Amino acid sequence: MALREFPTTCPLDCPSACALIATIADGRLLKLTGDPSHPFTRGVICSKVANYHRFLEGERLTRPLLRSGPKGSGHFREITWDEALDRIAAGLSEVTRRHGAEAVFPYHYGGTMGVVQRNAPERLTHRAGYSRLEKNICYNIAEAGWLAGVGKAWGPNPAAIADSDLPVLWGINAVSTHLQLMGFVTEARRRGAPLVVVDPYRNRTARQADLHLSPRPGTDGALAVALLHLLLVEGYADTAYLAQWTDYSDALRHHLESRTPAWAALLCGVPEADIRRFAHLYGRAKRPFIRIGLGMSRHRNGAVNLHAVSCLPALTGAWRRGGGALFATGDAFGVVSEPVIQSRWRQERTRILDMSRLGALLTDEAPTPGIHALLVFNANPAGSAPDLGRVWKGLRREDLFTVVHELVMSDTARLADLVLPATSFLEHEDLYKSYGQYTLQHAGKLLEPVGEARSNNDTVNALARRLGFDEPPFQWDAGVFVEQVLEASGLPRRVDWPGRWLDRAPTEAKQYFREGFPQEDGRFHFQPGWADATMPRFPDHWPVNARDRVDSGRYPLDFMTPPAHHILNTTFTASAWHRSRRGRPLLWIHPADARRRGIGEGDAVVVFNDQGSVTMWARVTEGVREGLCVTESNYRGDELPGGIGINLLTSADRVAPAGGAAFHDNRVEVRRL
Ligand SMILES: Nc1nc2c(c(=O)[nH]1)N[C@H]1C(S)=C(S)[C@@H](COP(=O)(O)OP(=O)(O)OC[C@H]3O[C@@H](n4cnc5c(=O)[nH]c(N)nc54)[C@H](O)[C@@H]3O)O[C@H]1N2
Ligand SMILES: Nc1nc2c(c(=O)[nH]1)N[C@H]1C(S)=C(S)[C@@H](COP(=O)(O)OP(=O)(O)OC[C@H]3O[C@@H](n4cnc5c(=O)[nH]c(N)nc54)[C@H](O)[C@@H]3O)O[C@H]1N2
Ligand code: SF4
Ligand SMILES: [Mo]
Repeated sequence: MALREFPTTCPLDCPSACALIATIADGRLLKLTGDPSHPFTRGVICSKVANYHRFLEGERLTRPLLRSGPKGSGHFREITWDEALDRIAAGLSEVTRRHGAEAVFPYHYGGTMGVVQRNAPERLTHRAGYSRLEKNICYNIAEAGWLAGVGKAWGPNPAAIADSDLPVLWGINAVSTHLQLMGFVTEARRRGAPLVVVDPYRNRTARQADLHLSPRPGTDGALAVALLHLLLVEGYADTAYLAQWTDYSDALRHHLESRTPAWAALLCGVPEADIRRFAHLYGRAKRPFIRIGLGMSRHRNGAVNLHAVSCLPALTGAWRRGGGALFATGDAFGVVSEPVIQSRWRQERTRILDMSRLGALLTDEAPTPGIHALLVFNANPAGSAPDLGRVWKGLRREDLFTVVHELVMSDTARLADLVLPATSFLEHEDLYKSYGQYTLQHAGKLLEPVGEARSNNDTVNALARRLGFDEPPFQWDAGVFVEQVLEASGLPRRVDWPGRWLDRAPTEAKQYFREGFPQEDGRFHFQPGWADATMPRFPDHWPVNARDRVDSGRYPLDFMTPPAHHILNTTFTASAWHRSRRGRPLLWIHPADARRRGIGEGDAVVVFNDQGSVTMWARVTEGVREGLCVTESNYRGDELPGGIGINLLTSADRVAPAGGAAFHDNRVEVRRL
């Protein structure tokens, strides 16, 4: 048996986008390891992906499947690709004829993050005039918060956190969601820098902290403005920096005067002494580096909170001393996906549907025309979307024609009329950006497709041709698109790359905004100028969360659903090994809350709110504060006694200023089963 090693890239929706080495023998993946020569991966990968071969060798889909029982029954029969494409083309044409092209809704997200495969469905959307997708399930609340102040999604190279004298991880569970960053954080700590973690619960990252602040979920705005207040009154503000590079004003100073640590302590539940301690650490540090995660954004006031946190380095001028903050790196890549997407075919009048509100759109808030066909690629909304009760109700509609392209029998695939088998990242070529580091990577096809699996790109093209669209992009394979994207982006052709990645890091001056911020006036904006006039004028606490709207007598507990260590979104819920690592669904609950409800460790409990109820098992722990419950999600429906995932309990309320899902902003009650 000849073992061979090949370079590749992790395709998962993870900020690390690790450079991998695949060991392959006889056309089979034996293992994946981290590439030691990559500057961010440095040979380290997570256990999820180190065990990816167990996922690949699990229950992969290999043939197109046609439903042969009631929706959701799991009964399918195998058909040929030819028959599948004929049936899909006929179904879509019929819906288009009867209801118009907008009645077809292509829904896709981040199953694979490659530029070519991920975005392929969009060119079919645009060519056919199907409803467009508002891609807001993950990133855009946080993005709105960051752009309001800084202007573009980039910042210091994440590796620079190793040189920080105060690394701060704020709303990011890096041990589970961005492991490689922790290597750099550990270097800083070895040099004596204390690690500060700001997270409502004691996750794996908080357990490593020297100072862990655990605000109530959705109160980072209060905490951040109290820090701004203290930094100002104690003389840590950099007045020259403020005058030159920010919109700092007397009105802001006046606003901050009333935002005292005592005021914040009441709102966020962090003791005043800890707020002061953090302010002093921050004010004295030369190069404090805040890595801002997505967690704090998944609240109705998430954009406001994230913006408030981003104000800290602007007030002290930490940027110019080699500190600052990093939220994401994506805007630095300059990758132009136009060849893949073909937005030139887009009709501006075509409606855009909010992916986070899929359940409502399929049921009681149906647009006109209603959605009569759903084409799902690269996503599993029956597990990952909020308000799952309505999503499932919608997917069970007899008059909805659902096609799902998948690697595995996901919850969404099980509810489909037709299921198509997809290739894994090892079976197709692609180009990978990252949202947490700065290398652009290319990965070739290393394995033959399993069974009759086809890539997103090839599936979109085959379907488009069957529908009668014969433009050249519907003939191109992934290799052609890679070269087209590189050319459109003004980047060297693949053969001219120095290695298998390109360093896309901005210059140091740009990383630290030394020549100004990427805003029209070149300044950091303390005053966010939100498009939504109900939002606060300055960084502040904005009380619009579930806690502020729901009857606290009925639903007294906050409920968050952050990522699990061994599962990525819902991806590895299809792998027995990954499922067994995580074990059964646990509800973290504080001892005082448990005692009041007669709940003991390991008891079965029912977690409920107006949207539904979910059965889990109690983990009684001081790892959550009183009044807060947490489950590290996501689960496949059949992992829970009710047969439907955690998102039954999460709300799909549209988040200001521009939509998105508040996955960590819920109220519930819990009782012993
Ligand atoms: N193992 C694993 N890794 C993953 C994923 C996964 O599911 N599992 N998902 C991937 C994806 S798609 C993404 S987008 C990233 C997300 O990764 P992160 O950026 O880490 O974001 P989240 O995981 O949503 O939340 C991070 C932390 O924020 C905390 N948090 C929640 N609400 C608040 C709040 O109000 N304030 C503060 N300060 N903290 C809060 C949560 O408790 C959680 O510990 O991870 C990626 N990596
Ligand atoms: N409760 C709760 N819910 C959440 C979150 C949370 O923190 N809490 N986080 C949210 C976030 S941040 C995100 S990004 C979303 C993610 O939501 P989704 O994008 O729906 O992510 P996954 O659930 O991982 O589903 C991706 C699916 O794509 C499939 N897939 C992988 N590769 C390919 C491919 O090449 N082609 C095709 N056709 N399919 C492929 C995988 O098998 C998987 O089933 O979930 C959100 N849901
Ligand atoms: S840390 Fe993230 S990018 Fe790296 S191997 Fe794991 S999931 Fe993939
Ligand atoms: Mo995400």
